[in-house]
Amino acid sequence: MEKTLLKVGGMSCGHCKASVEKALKALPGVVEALVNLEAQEVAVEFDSTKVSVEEMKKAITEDGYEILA
Ligand SMILES: [Cu+2]
Repeated sequence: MEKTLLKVGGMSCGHCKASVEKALKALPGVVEALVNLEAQEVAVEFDSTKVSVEEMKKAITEDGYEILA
């Protein structure tokens, strides 16, 4: 299992946190997604044989948030 930390802009409240976490967890291969609102970051644990970082970034932008890094 791999871990990555994505910088996500536009998350401001508990709804945003839940929405981003849900969008990521909907991807096959994503095991855990945890948003840190203050840091504007999401920590993701995933199986790199099933899902790519690009796919995770796409899910976040399609959910209406911005990838900062
Ligand atoms: Cu919000």
